[in-house]
Amino acid sequence: MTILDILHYPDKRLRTVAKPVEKVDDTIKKLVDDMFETMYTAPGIGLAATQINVHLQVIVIDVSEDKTQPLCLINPEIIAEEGIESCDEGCLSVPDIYETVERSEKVTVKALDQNGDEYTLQANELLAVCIQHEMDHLQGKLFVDYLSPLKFQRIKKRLLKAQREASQPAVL
Ligand code: GNR
Ligand code: NI
Repeated sequence: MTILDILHYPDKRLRTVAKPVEKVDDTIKKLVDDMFETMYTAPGIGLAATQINVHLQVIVIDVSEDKTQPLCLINPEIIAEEGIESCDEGCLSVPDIYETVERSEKVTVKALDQNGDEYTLQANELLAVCIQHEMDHLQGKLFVDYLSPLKFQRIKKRLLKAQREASQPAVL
């Protein structure tokens, strides 16, 4: 397995709209395995293929405490949603930024698993938030897009500062 590099905001490639997977073949299965390894290593509770610069509709998720409930969603579609909920979100592509975002409270999603078999999943709480966060990535959308202009300005300053410091390390 391979740990893949995660793209960081403001990389334009994060804005790419992902295409559906035509066939869940060995290449896709290898991609899913690598995405799980990358997600668990990061560590994160979810990862969308967009974040590793593969523009296919593939998501991996594990919101369990002990990291024993891997979920793979290929070509996901939300078929029902209900309620509104606020949750503090972070993103591996926007390091060290945590902000409150409103999402649907419950979602029902239809997807293919790693074997290409279709399944339907009802999700609430953190899993529902994570599914919506990852599906946004596949549309080229990031959680910071939902923030008020004022909050976004503040974050942008912090991100640009972090970027400058990363490319110009302080002399020790
Ligand atoms: O690791 C992650 N944590 C998280 C916390 C709250 C809401 C969403 C997330 S997803 C994030 C991993 C990530 O960036 N996936 O795209
Ligand atoms: Ni993310």
